[in-house]
Amino acid sequence: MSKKIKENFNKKGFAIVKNVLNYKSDIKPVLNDLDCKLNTLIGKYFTTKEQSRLCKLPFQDRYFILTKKTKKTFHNVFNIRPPQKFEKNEYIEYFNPQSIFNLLKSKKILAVVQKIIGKEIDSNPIQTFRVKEPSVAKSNYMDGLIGRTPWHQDEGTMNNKGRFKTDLVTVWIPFTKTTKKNGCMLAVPGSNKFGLINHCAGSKGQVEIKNSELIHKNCKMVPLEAEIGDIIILNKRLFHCSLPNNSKNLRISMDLRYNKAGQPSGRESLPSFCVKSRNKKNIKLNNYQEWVSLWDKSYKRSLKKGYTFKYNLPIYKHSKKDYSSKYK
Ligand SMILES: O=C(O)CCC(=O)C(=O)O
Repeated sequence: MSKKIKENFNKKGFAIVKNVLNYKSDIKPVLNDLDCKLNTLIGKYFTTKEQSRLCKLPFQDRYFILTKKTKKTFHNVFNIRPPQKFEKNEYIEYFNPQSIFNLLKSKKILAVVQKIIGKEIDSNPIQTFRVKEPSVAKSNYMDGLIGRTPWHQDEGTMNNKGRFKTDLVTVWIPFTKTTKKNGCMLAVPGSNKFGLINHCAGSKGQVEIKNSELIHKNCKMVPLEAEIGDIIILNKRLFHCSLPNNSKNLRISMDLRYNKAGQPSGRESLPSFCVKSRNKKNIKLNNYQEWVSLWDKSYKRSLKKGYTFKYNLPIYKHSKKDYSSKYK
């Protein structure tokens, strides 16, 4: 079984690993914390009387009522990390509960990751929590936090320190069953062999493969559908994006990343730390409070700048690395 995961990962650039996580002990605690976060927001915008009526409703109904009333989006508040960009000195609360810290250190997840990058593992700060809305507003259609994610290679989102030097693996975790209809990821099998190609600045400041419109014409693409409990691991060079959420429901997921211990994270301004090592002395971050304070310190350091990290796009001077039909 484990040989198959690695084989698939190397050949296709991804592997869907079934039944890694347990709903009750791994998934539900995060959904409970998400529910509490939503109630805090509801507390800000609704009267006490309205709140007591709302609290009887399921998560999704409360979410839709909140966004309808406020005409706002809350994708930064539900994200696991501070936003990339913000108004100078604007502190936006983010979503970093103990349940997520527990998942990040989960032995079940690390056992899969170690098959790919070995037994010495750092948590990499390139990580996101996504609550994707159905029928998202046009202006947010291509915003990967709430709408579609553009075509990219994860290595394209790293800075020059990490690029080419870091063995990065993505662990994508669904908190709702994810299908073509509600906007699962789409991947080009084998594209992990194409090398790192030119990216450009896409919608909402995101990183996008240059000429990505050609991918649909040239490539065989497969949907990465997953059930709750499964995880999807991605190679850092896999071409992938996500489909629109055409269902009536929210699509909730998190992408965590890990790299070989000691290698550059590719986002040096944000925290990375050892989560698995044969030498216990390497594990310096031991509890939830330390994790929260590490992230908060790095956010506070960036408040004056108005950004937490910069995207240095992988742009080669020549166009040989532009995506084109030669990558079929
Ligand atoms: O969840 C998504 O829509 C996209 C995730 C993704 O592109 C990633 O984790 O790199």
